[in-house]
Amino acid sequence: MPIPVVWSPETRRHEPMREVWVGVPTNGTELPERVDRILDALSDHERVAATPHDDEVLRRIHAPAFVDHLRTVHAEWLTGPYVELVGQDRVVPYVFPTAAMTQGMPPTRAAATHGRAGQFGYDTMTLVGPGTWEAARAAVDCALTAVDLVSAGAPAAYALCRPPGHHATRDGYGGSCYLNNAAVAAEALRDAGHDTVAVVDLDAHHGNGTQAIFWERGDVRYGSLHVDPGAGWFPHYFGHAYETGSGAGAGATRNLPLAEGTGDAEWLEAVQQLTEYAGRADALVVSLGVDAAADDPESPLQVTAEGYAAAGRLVGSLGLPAVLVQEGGYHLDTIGGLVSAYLDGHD
Ligand code: SP5
Ligand code: ZN
Repeated sequence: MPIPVVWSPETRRHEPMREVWVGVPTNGTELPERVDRILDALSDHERVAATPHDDEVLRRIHAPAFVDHLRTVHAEWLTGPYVELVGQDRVVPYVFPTAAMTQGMPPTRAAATHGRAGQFGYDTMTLVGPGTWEAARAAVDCALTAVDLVSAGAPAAYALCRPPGHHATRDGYGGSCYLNNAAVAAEALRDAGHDTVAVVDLDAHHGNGTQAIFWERGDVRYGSLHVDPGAGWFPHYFGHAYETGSGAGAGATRNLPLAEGTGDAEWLEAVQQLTEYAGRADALVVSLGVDAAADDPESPLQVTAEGYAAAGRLVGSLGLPAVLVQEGGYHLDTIGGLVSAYLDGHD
């Protein structure tokens, strides 16, 4: 039986339109069409519509104030003068209360929407528009429905989450991510009775949000292979090998940064290492980004579809209950085949 595919038409509703990068509006890369390209390639898999789940797990993973902000900020933005004044119909932050500004002082709540936007959004590339909340929330339902399928006995289930999630932290959004679908899935697997859960993050970028959420926890381990942030790549500040967790989570985080240009052989060696690290867990979440592929415009890694199939075989051979969560992957003509290759390998 091919791995079931959980999806929701609502995930098409987020239309990023633009990403402001180094001050310049560029075309968005995380497009609604990604959903259809992936669905098309998985036509021989059973399709399961995501079912609505309440916010209980979501509000344990994310700060309730952040969740409320994301739900309401776009409507609030439209009541401001931004469209008339500068033609901006998406929420874009411009002041960020980082330590450089606060210097240890507690910042007060910013009254203006354009001020408060920087409290929760940590970059300028990740715009909030009409439908962003609905899509991000539907992606969480996809992840939770996939957990339900695995809890009901499916060996694995794939959640076609969009927008992706692994850069979203407890308190904020960035890196094209709004709500952390993989972290919600890991938490729900813990609730379902799995004592330890390992998140294996195959996306080309380090999942700083997932790492941060579980940084001080020993019950959810986080392992990632990604293009080396030390070579200048997003998320820039995190993803180094020396980041291994803290407190109860000391030693539970594992990062394998890879050089630009890394291809199948070395990438799969790193997947093998993560597999050994994850094998001690009781259940798995795979953050399945396919942007490590050679054709992808957002990363310099050079993995092939055969590489993704081999990664699926390595991770699948652990035989652990697994929830596979879509992360990045931006080359429309190849992403479907890459996801399909991984799922066929894992099965
Ligand atoms: C989930 C995921 O893969 N997020 C990756 C976000 C990384 N984006 C970094 C963007 C760097 C500049 N890209 C310029 C593209 C212009 N549209
Ligand atoms: Zn990525």
